[in-house]
Amino acid sequence: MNHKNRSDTPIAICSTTRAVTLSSPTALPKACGFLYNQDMMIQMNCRGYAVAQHMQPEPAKYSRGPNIEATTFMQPEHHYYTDHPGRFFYIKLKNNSVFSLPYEPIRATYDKFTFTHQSHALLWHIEKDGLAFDLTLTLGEGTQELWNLTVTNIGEEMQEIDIYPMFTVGYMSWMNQSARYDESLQCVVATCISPYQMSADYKRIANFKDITYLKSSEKPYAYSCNHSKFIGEGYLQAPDGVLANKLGNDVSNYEVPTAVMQHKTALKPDECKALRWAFGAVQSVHDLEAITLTQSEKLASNHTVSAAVEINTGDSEFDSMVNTWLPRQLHYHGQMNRLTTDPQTRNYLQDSMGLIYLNSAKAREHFLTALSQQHRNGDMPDGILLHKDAELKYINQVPHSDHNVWLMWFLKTYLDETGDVALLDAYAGYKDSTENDSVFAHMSLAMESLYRNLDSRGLSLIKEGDWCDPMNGVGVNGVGVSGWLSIATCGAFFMWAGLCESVGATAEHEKWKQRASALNDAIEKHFWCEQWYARGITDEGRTFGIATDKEGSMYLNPQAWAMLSLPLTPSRTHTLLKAVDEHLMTPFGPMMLAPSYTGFQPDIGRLTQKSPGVAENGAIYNHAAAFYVAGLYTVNKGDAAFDVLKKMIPRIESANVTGQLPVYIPNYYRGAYFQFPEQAGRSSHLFNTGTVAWYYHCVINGMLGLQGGKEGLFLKPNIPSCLSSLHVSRRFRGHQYKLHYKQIPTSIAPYWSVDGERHDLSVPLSKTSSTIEVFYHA
Ligand code: CEZ
Repeated sequence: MNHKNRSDTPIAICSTTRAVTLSSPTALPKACGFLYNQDMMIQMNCRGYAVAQHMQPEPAKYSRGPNIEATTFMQPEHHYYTDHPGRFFYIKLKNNSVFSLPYEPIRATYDKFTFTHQSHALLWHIEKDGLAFDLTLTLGEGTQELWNLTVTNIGEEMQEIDIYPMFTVGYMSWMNQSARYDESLQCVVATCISPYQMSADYKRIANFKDITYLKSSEKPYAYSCNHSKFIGEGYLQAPDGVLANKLGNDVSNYEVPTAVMQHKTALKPDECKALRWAFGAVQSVHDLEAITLTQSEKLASNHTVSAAVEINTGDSEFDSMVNTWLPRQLHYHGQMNRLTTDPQTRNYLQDSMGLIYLNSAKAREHFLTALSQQHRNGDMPDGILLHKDAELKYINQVPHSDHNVWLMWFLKTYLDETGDVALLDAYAGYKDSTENDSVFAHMSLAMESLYRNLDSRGLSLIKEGDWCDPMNGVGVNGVGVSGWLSIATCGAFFMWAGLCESVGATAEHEKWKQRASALNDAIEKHFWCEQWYARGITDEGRTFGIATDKEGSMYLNPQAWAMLSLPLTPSRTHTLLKAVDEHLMTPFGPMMLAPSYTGFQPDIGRLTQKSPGVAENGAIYNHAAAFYVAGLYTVNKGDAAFDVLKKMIPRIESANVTGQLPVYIPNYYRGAYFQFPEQAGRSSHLFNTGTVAWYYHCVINGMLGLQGGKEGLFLKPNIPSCLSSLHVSRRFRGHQYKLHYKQIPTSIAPYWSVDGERHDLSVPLSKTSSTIEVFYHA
């Protein structure tokens, strides 16, 4: 392995596989990675704690906390505690000393510790007391974790050890929970009845995977299925079960279950021993017989995501994120729908927008699924139902006003990337009508819905939130308007007008261009406030997000989207960017608003009740930062855009602040940079985020300028001046383009050339197998 290492940080990225390795269990205690398959996701931290969820069809847990947990969406800044669900391996030496792998709960000192994240596996290598442990987690089929542990005697003496895998089952159900060991299956079988009260609900839970199991490749010497008996008085740090010579072979009978086994082994120097376990959930005991404990090739390839672009800029951290980890995170979003059966409409559409680059056919299906749930009047629902039994829940019962905007962004990105204009003639039904209409007709209605949402001033009503869903106080009485949504709506109208023109719908083109211009005028009149655009006007008529506000005086989204959507003059753009730099920029990226609110402002809403610097209350909210980057590329600010793109990546050199491994982009870093500098920059460790679609889009379309058009692939590069050359490989409409970008002085006009033939940048790229040379201005 060829490792790039920084002396002051315990993280290394392998230059060939891009695996990321952390070599301390204490430096970044929340450092984690995640694995997923069709059915489940597990977020594993470096110390052994786990958050695993499977879909049946709603998200559910098979390894739970010690008490009943509320069901919520995945939370940022997840908190770990002693009893937190985990996967631990106690090791007892002949002299009765005990430690636990990978680190919790005993927290011993190791001679060596590494935690490595590969695309399809998490691996630990730990050395202590003359023993080396190689621990690997991969996922099997369905709800199944596969754990391998190889112990090697690297010392000079014979070693006799006891190995105790301890997998948390936790509090399964207040109705019925118990566990026993099945001799013939070599398996701990913990059963429960998922709690329900209405008779009608029995049908809902009847097919749940209510069995949590731990199956071993080798017959254990003893076992325990009873959590209290296992931990005894020594608790998790010195469990009575491990201190005894032999586990108690305890069952659990309406007692909190656990899954612990005891394996004995004796190893001569250099000798090793491999053990394997499967841990997961099944519906019936019969399903356990088929579990083979081997990782199939097919599953490993589940994670082989075929990226749309491969870059070599010389910045290995940026390259590794763009080439490996980002496509994986995009694929996860496309596949797991953020572990809900009713993803928020805007999330579903933006996640699908990212999927266009990896699997455009799947993305197309998603788009049609969303459109088929549109109301006949053009309104989109607040969530897209993905399962026949799914319902709109939680946030999707709150009326938001922005969903139609995302249809337009999906469609534009899809058509640019695929050239599949036939999509406009594809048919989809409606939620509340038996009619079927073309995508073009659905889109016209979507635009009409956005138009209908304008008030007498010509501004977009916000209802109980727009993109920012905790902004629920602004328009609760139906009067408040959103500056951001007005701007985004204006952009959608311009985009739609452009699309109408391109398909020859001249009258529509004129109509929407005029509507867009009128909206632009209204925006200028009501939201432009000297140096930046205001965020909105409340029900009571208070314009907010302006310089005279003590808190929340400037918001990022209206500025970002003004660049994306409005016909700005260069001087206007200059004023905006200066203001963002002065008020919002930090070393971790731009804050979503500043200063963060420190007290409740009812006319803005729940957002102001979040902790200052957390999430929408002024974090470096990466989704908003990505909009800003997209805006910067729209106005050709390649240097500023690249600067933010780099800041958004969890960097090795700032890992001690972010606390995160560079294996995904988190939804935020703590903001309130000037108010709470101590916490600023800390990662949310949440990898569900609309950021990734936009980030990928920005790199491909913005930075590299590899944009699809009717006639093929065009070049509008925005390469930052700090890069003098770079290599790129880009898949586009089934062809793999190889490009070599070189910066040239502004005295020479930019061009591309292949096999010695020069072309102007307005000419689409040739489908050639040779390398295309691109000569660009920074
Ligand atoms: O969730 C996201 C939403 O899923 O917040 C974004 C919004 O655009 C996405 O659709 C900005 O508001 O309810 C809350 O207060 C939460 O803060 C969620 O809104 C938020 C979390 O970041 C969840 O990941």
